[in-house]
Amino acid sequence: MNLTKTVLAAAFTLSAGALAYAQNPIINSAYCADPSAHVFNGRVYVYPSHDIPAPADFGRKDWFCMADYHVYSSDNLVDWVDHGVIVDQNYVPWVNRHSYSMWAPDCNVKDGKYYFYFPADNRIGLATSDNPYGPFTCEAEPIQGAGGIDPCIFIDDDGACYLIWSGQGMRIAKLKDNMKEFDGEAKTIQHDTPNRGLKEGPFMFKRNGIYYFTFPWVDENHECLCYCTGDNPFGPFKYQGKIMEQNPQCWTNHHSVVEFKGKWYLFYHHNDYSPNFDKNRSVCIDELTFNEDGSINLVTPTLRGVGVTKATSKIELDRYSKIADKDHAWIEFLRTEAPFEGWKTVFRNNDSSRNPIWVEYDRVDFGSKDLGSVLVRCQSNVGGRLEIRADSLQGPVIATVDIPGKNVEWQEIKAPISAQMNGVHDLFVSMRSGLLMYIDWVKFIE
Ligand code: FUB
Repeated sequence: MNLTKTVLAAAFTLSAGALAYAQNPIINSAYCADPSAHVFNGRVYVYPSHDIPAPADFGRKDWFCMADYHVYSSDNLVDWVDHGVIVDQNYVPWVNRHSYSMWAPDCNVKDGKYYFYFPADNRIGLATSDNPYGPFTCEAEPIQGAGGIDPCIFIDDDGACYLIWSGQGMRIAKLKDNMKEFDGEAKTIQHDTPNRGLKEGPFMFKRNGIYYFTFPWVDENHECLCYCTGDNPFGPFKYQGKIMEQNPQCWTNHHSVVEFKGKWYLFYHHNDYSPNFDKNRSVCIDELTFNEDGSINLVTPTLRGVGVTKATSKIELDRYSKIADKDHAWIEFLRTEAPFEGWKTVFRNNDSSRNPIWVEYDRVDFGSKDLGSVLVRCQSNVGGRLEIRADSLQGPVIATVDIPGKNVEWQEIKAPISAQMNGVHDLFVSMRSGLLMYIDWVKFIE
């Protein structure tokens, strides 16, 4: 009997099933970073690393601390399933149980078998499974010759498999059919990216015959995401530009690029749920677009993320697409001590002359059935009036909601629908009168 596999299977299906979040960040049940996304059997699977607060047996309280991996999946980029833990440092024979160094992983499929590569103790390990969500069986030894971090497993159109990682420079080795031994020598990937600061987290993909070699790179102070192109996996690659600018709040970034249902997406991380400690990060997705010549347009991180939100679900306005000027509308954590509970939108108007103060939330699906009313979870001392419109600030009024004053506790205020909407519309919620309001979410009911 393979003990490792048996223990993993029993232990790691327990937490499966928990739902993650519909907007950015997509996972609000744990801190996750370094998202590696792939499409397997029509679903997107994301293999991130898992940041945790440093436990007693880990000396560096201010450093990355990671002990295991979960995998998450979705068939619409909105509803995410947490399949639970797939690999844990305590069950990998060669990993030191106190190293907490399970950094950025990657996974891919070959001939129906899933190969999950992960770094630990500056070496790279392999676990295999018959399913993208496990159970995974860990190899007894790390991969020989691959010293470093951040493995990426790139499979070319002809079936050739390449392990790419960050070691002394960016390294690449073709793999034998067993996926764990090098077929020939490892090489350093040649590219002409300016040599300004750290480069790590390689991710390779191919589109229209062009090989894209992409990675986080410190151009200024923090990591931005950049890309190079070439005509084979070994290079040489030509530096082409940035995919995402650095985030002033989070030193690292780390990403993957995937095509799903005809669109391309960038998975990356920021530290939205932990603004004061950038080693507790969170996974986000935004759309990525190409120009005709294959160049990539810079991706601007959004709160809204991707996918369509059902009108009958909680529409978290704090994940807005656009917002009025920041002196009058902004977001705050609902409870700073519990960041995963999310944020609220604040509308503030000192003299009433600035109304309407508004927030825009794009892509809400009203379906084809008539809706009866809207619920707004809100809080306000003095009360006021909210207007919910479709398509623009001047568009059809879906509902007018009178928010009572002296409303210091959170309340769900109900109002009738005044214009029925069908299909997908952008939502505009504005304060038409009032001085100060907090809104948690808006939800339509039948
Ligand atoms: O998550 C730990 C490390 O931070 C990764 O391996 C790097 O790519 C950076 O994101």
